[in-house]
Amino acid sequence: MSRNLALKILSSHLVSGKLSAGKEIGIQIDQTLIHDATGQMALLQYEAIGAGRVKTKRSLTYADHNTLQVSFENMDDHHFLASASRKFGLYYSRAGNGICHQVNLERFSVPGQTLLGADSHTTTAGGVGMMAIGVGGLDVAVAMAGEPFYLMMPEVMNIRLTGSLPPWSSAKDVALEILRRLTVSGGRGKILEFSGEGVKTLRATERATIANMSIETGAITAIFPSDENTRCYFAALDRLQDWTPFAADPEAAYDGEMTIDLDRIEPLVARPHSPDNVAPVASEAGKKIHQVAIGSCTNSSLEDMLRVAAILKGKILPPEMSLIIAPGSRQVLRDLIDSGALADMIGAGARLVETACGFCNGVGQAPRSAGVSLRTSNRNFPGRSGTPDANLYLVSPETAAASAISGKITDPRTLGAPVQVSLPQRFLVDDRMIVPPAPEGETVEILRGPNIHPLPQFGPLPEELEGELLLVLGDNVTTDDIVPAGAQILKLRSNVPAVSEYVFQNIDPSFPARAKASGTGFLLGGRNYGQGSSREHAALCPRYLGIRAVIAESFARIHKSNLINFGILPLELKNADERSAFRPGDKLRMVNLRALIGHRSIIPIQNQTQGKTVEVGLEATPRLAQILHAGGLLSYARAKLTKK
Ligand code: MIC
Ligand code: SF4
Repeated sequence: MSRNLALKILSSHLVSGKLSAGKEIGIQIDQTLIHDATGQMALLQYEAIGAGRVKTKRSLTYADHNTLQVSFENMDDHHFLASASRKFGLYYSRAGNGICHQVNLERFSVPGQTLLGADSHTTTAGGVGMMAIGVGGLDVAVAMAGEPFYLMMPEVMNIRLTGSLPPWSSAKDVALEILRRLTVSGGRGKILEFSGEGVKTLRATERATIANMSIETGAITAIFPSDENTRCYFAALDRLQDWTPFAADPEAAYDGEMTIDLDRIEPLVARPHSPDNVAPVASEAGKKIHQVAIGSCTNSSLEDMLRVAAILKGKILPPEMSLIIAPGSRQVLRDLIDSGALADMIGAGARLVETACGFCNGVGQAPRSAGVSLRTSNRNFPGRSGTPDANLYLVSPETAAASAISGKITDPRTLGAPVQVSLPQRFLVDDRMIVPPAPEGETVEILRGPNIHPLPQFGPLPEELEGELLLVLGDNVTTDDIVPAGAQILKLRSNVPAVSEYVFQNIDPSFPARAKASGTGFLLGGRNYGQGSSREHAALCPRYLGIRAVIAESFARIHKSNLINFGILPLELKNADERSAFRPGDKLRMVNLRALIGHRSIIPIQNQTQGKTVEVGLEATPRLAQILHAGGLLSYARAKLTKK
């Protein structure tokens, strides 16, 4: 049988189930990654599972999200992460070494292997032919313990690329074109697999940009073949030993297809406040902007940075413009210094910030009130920048640099002849900022400062749930809406009681107090509830506040798993009209839950206030039903591993 790339990796890693669409499969995980926003919980959970040293081929912890250190919490967390990594057998990439996805691509990606990361943009490694999937931290903890990762067998959508990008159009514009077509939910349940002659015209890091943003469509991941361009990238990284060619069979079949003619891609922009609100840059040209921020795991490779430097060379920024540049890794930064390109950026007035996530999720560089910020990152949700009323536009590095110089949204094609950049034969490789694990973990003491709080304990699923409908929400609620990003809140990720005080802060600041007063509570969402990041705090913190079920028209994949992992029931309405059966403050009741879950996928909700009963769906395989019965994945996994 002719197989596509996704099928090849899934079948070589399959440990349970059948590879037929819609069925649950378990796959073996080769590598994992966590970072300093998700890793604290993942390692506390890993410790609680009691599995000893990690069982994967390689597991990594990155210090990249929480590097601002305005008070003690970030460093407490870094000491905890470094010591726990040493003990349990994980490599630790120190603060200053770069953004997890960029460093992972450069130093650890392996075509044909599986990678599970506690970050939604883990998909980036699909650019070099890895099956790289973003999940919540608890799923990663369980995979580190050597357990399979379970998912519903996805559909594989072929995105056939033809032609080659015109001057001034870039890989980011391809990512935006995909979002324009698929929207933020059109990729749900799918793997996006790239093929066609156009693939050969894209470098590995350009492919990584496209794979990175695939998650914004709701897709499970994206994957490119590993070919001659991938080989060149690995050669420049001095990692040829990790490179293997990896291609789909010539007659490979797919579940769907989309063709993108690269020749027709023009510079695009995602306007506020969603990555799928895409328009040609030309149609927004002339709009005044206040800030430009270049970097993030989407666009911070050496090639991206060199193009920016070439555009900035010899220019100076207009007086009101703040230009932020965050190279993706220490390697990229050193190459920028070595090539002289950094001097061109600084010469133009750019503000160099740390090689970290930084501005991308509101950790520093918040724009001015009602400011317009042009960014090369991947999400422009409201409030994500740290300024509640800022307007974020997502663009390519070329558009960002052209606009920074003019102070207005600028189509880079108006700059004339395209810039030429040359990449070094060999990057400045230096792995000394990656700390290997201790050979024997037993004697390593885990350092726990006051920011490291014990894990909250949750009991099993009760027979009945009765409580108040605390919040009625619309479509596409993001995890940034549920547990906002930003330096003030991110630094509390290892302190669940404290971070829980911010749940739904930008929507209803009274929510945490109301939830605690209610004891047991419920939420109502619309379509695609929980889109965006993998942060399990968006389930863990509501659970801590007493939320036991979310009723919605549909859920984003990662968030739905996170809800189940923390014992919250994800209940699906049959149609949008049924929303009218609920009002904020209604008293809801569900009975016989232990008997219903796992045996029937229909759960009746009695709305005691309205005097109505609405039947909702609960899609749960027998394994997921057992997790819900146990009150969450931690209790389930602990019991399973103890038995072993
Ligand atoms: C993000 O881009 O939103 C983050 C911060 O990287 C998250 C991870 C997190 O919130 O812990 C993600 O994308 O998963
Ligand atoms: Fe970091 Fe932003 Fe990438 Fe998330 S999207 S990993 S915050 S750079």
